[in-house]
Amino acid sequence: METLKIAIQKGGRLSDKSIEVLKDCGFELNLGHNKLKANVPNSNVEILFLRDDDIPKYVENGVAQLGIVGENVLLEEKRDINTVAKLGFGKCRMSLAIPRGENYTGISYFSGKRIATSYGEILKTYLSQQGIEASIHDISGSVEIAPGIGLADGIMDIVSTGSTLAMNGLKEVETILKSEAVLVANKSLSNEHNEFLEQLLFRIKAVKEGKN
Ligand code: PRT
Ligand code: ZN
Repeated sequence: METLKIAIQKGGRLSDKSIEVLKDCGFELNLGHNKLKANVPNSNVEILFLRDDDIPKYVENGVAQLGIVGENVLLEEKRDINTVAKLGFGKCRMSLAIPRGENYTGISYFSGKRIATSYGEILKTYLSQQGIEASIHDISGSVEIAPGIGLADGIMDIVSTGSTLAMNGLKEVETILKSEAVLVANKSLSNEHNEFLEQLLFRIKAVKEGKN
């Protein structure tokens, strides 16, 4: 088989679990000194460590054949790739939140308001579906502090336990979508790579059932 590359997140929330999924499927990674790549001994499989935001693009253009990434990133990036399995980890939701003391009156509350987010595309789509006109402030990190420093009236961000919102004096008022880590694949895999993917999916399913 020609080398098959699997892109996973480097040094983030999905990294350990992504490595675990691959190990559970029988791929022991040789994590040497190279922090961008790892080999799987006795196979033509290579693991690429990337920023999660870059994974959809690299799977689309064939730098990697497969990848593991959060559905939230896929929805934001809108790349032409296949989602082939849900992996059951990295679960979170994307929600709108406003300062705790505010009186929330429903989605129309956001009309004419400024909303800070790192997920401008997802938010834009959601607001237009809801018929709400608001101004979206795209910022890349620490979205939760935006209302406190007067940069925005509300935020749209990833929430898991809710403690980050609470710490910043915010309350969750709408859930926009739910997300978990998924396996994605390039749309034009060679026959060999497709066969590999079929086997991998079979193993992922077996591991999942074993863990249940
Ligand atoms: O460097 P790189 O770009 O690769 O990483 P990143 O900083 O963009 O992403 P990272 O590692 O933070 O998250 C990777 C993926 O994990 C996300 O795209 C989600 O799919 C998933 N995930 C699951 C989460 C969370 N849970 C999560 N809680 N991603 C981020 N958070 C953050 C959130 O942004 C907020 O700041 O955690 C905070 C909220 O957590 P709670 O528990 O306080 O509600
Ligand atoms: Zn990222």
